[in-house]
Amino acid sequence: MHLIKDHGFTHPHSSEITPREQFERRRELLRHLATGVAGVGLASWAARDALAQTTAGPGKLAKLAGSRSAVAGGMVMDKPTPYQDVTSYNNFYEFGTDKADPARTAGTLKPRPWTVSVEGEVGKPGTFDLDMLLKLAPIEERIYRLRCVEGWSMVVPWMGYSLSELIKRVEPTSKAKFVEFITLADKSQMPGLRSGVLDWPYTEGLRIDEAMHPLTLLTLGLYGEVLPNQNGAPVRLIVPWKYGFKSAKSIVKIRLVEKQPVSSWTRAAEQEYGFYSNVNPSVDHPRWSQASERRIGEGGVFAKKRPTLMFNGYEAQVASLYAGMDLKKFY
Ligand SMILES: Nc1nc2c(c(=O)[nH]1)N[C@H]1C(S)=C(S)[C@@H](COP(=O)(O)O)O[C@H]1N2
Ligand SMILES: [Mo]
Repeated sequence: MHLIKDHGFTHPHSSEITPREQFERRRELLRHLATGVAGVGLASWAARDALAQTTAGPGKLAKLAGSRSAVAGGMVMDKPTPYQDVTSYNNFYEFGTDKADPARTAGTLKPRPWTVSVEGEVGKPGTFDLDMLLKLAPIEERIYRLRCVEGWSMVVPWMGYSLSELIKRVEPTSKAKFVEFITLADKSQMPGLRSGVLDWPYTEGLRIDEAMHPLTLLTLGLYGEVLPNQNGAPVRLIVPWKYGFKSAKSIVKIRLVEKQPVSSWTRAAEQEYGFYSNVNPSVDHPRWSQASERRIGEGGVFAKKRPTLMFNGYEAQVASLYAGMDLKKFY
């Protein structure tokens, strides 16, 4: 976004821009680049991306159009991880614990019809089917880093909108202090449920202010298409400043609650997976360092590691949520 603003264009909110206008803007930027107005120093992929509509899809699943996000921090400039890697190296224990399992076995998941019920401490509980969710707010493309607690990361162009759009609709009461997310648990669709690695259903939770933060994304797609099953079809969460396991997949229920919920991972190993689980290079996992990470798609295990960033690089946007908190204690 700042790429465009820096060169003298005013950039309206993405929901106000039609695809046609976006196209015109990028043509104009292209002209400026061609005449040297933009100067040097643009990363080549960023210049390329600024000219594209949104990140191109591979043409495998139904298209899901969206406009480039104007949310602060919504578009990291790192090169996106190839679609092939994003969709073949997954953690989705309902489909097996090996990284290659979900791509192989998640074909049995039926992402349609699907409903998400939103309930608990709300004035207007409701059940939203997929078509309602797709129309609830304008779909945006958000390019986020995803940092797994295991020490690898990806950069993914997700499609969706801020979770706050959905939560606002159900009118949380003053007792709604936390939000719990619950994944589908259906043995007939999810072969991994036979294993006892985690208590099913997979559950996760956020504090209400974390859930309402604009970066918290109700995610319906990636790379300009609907979500592949292995990535949590048809609807999942992405909380980019937290370790990946906080981003629950294939959500069927969202519950607003008064007490801090206990997640599946916390129940499995409390000393290792705390409620907050903010990406933090200076707080080690009990069994390994979190100071650096391996970017998937960058030359495998022999590639140079990257330093892990505080709050996964979203410090400017989210640090204020944790003002005065001891992040070693609230890991
Ligand atoms: N329901 C459910 N959600 C889940 C998981 C899971 O096993 N089950 N794994 C988590 C972990 S550990 C990570 S790193 C991310 C991986 O998302 P991706 O496969 O789309 O990259 O999903 C998270 N969400
Ligand atoms: Mo993870």
